[in-house]
Amino acid sequence: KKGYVMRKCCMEPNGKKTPFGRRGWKMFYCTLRDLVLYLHKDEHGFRRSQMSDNLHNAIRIHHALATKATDYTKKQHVFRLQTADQAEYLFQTSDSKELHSWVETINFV
Ligand code: I3P
Repeated sequence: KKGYVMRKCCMEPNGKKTPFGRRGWKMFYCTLRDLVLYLHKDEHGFRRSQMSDNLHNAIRIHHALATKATDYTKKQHVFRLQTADQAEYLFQTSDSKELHSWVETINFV
């Protein structure tokens, strides 16, 4: 699965709160492949980058959980991703169909 999403970092991979200044929303082109969510600034990023660059801005979703962020009311169509290493992110999608599609894909790959 692929597509543009907005991402906000909430918790770092150690479970510590992401510091102020790094908590903003940022647009990424997301590619889910082999249990890894790759984040690039546009759809050419994956093809252009070296695998090492790809892994740098990647989120491993093995044992991760995606859930609709019903408690986050500032934006619509947002899901929360909690990873095995205790990082936490919010992702805003374009509509509810996309939201469900990302959640199902992440949870059932
Ligand atoms: C953050 C940015 C986010 C905001 C976050 C801010 O500042 O304004 O949009 O989250 O609030 O800290 P910065 O870009 O300097 O990191 P919301 O959009 O959810 O309000 P937060 O610290 O309460 O998460």
